[in-house]
Amino acid sequence: MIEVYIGLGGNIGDRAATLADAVAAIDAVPDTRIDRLSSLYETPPWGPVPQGPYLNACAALTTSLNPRALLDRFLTIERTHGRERTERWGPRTLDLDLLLYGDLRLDEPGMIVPHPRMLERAFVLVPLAEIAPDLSLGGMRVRDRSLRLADSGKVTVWRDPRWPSVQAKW
Ligand code: A4P
Ligand code: MG
Repeated sequence: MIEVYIGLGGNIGDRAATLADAVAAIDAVPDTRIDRLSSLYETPPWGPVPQGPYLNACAALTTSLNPRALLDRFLTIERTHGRERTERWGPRTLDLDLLLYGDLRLDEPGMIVPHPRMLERAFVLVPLAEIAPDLSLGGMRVRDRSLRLADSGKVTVWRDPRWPSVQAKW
């Protein structure tokens, strides 16, 4: 079994319901289990496209699926939640990013691991720091990295009763 970290995000529709649904769908993937789940966070939109705020979260999984099979599952879950690929970095109901797959480094068409932009993004590192503060990324702990990002203060916990708590089932 490999330890995997993923990022979840969305900024269209009932964001919390979509992300909670995605968590259940991921936990139902064969040979895959969610071990830890961050809080939900509301985050200002990152990137060049003007759009509404996102909800984001991170999860730690263990899986025996290979990275390609796991990413394929994620793309299917995105599609079943109404995801349409229009413009890059544009608004979306659901985005599932494979952040880390054990120690694997991979750069293939359609698949780059670790996720190439994760270190610059407070919407990834703040939730990741909640579930894996001491994880080392490029020689620095996730928590220290997240605190160094200028916009980490704009990433705020978003409470929703539909979101499973870290201590509960997951
Ligand atoms: N792909 C390659 N590697 C990976 C990986 N490690 N994980 C491929 C997931 N997918 C990976 O993704 C394009 C293709 O990347 C996928 O088909 C997959 O085969 P996409 O989701 O269609 O394109 P995208 O998401 O628009 O581009 P990109 O570069 O993945 O964007 P990001 O990084 O996902 O950013 N602001 C806030 N606050 N919160 C957000 O969650 N998300 C984005 C999208 C922009 N701004 C945001 C947020
Ligand atoms: Mg993406």
